[in-house]
Amino acid sequence: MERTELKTLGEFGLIDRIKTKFTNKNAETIKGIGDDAAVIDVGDKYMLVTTDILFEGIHFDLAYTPLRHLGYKAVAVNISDIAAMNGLAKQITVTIGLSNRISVEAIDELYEGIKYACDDYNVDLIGGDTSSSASGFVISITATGFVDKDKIVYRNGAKPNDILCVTGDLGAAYFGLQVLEREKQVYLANPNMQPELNEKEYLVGKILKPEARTDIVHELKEAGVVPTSMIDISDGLASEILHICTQSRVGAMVFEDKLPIEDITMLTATEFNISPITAALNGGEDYQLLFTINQADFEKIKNISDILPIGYITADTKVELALNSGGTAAIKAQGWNHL
Ligand code: TPP
Repeated sequence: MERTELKTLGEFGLIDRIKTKFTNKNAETIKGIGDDAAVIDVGDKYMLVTTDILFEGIHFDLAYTPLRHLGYKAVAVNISDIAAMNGLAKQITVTIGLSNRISVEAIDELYEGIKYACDDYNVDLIGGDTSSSASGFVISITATGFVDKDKIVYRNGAKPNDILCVTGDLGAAYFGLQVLEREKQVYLANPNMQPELNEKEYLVGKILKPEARTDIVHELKEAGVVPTSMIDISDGLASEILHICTQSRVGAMVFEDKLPIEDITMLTATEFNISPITAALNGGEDYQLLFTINQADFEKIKNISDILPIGYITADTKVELALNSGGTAAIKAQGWNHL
């Protein structure tokens, strides 16, 4: 029998392949796979369902990830997917895979973080599953939420001349991870040395304790606007812009000088000799929202502090970065790909 390496498909190729094997038996109530959350028509609203799994070694390293933070993050990344559909989460289920390396106190700590997030985002824990795991610690959360039918936002609605916006700075989580990895190596070589994280607190906080931008969902509602497309930035800005453009059959022009990058991110980029622009485009795990909005609606939200225009949508399918040095460069998806 033929054997094809998963790498040849890539994560998104694999999702496309799976999609072709299933037909939607309830097309009148269910939208197919392809957005941050699944959409189910439940009468006067749409119900949203999303799930995210985090594996030790792939998504987190317990050498520097407090379980309290892991619990919080595992919830926040799901809430972020619901927010990306312009919805608010209501319930979560939590499934964990445990080894005997994990103590009861550690599990208490994990659930302390989960509870903290449940309180912050006003969601209830309604169930889950527990298993032993032979491949390290695993946590998978499923979240459900709701959105008014006239407020739902998919990835495929971007139109030429829409403004492309992000909701906060980029690249910080990537450098937070680099700093933690560097400190881990220092610690392994010399366990008596104290980690020097103080000035990097902002970056480390971004990778260990991401926030879901539910505040933006509220702000958009208050302003009475609905974006034309939206996605959350988990794999990297470049990859997410390409998802919006491919699914909306449009292109985009993004301005390098508009990419929001904090000073500490810039400084740390120099220290690591990595381009801050590359980190902003491809670093991933920023968990900001990326959305497009028509120009009239943009006028109504342009003074909201965390809504930052970074470019606009074009009618052709080129996705480009207008460089500070003049000229343009094609934006390619070099962000996180699990395969
Ligand atoms: N290695 C460790 C130990 N920790 C990390 N956070 C990373 C690598 C970086 N990393 C892991 S997953 C990921 C990144 C940048 C991308 C986002 O995760 P994903 O599961 O793709 O999120 P989803 O798109 O499913 O919401």
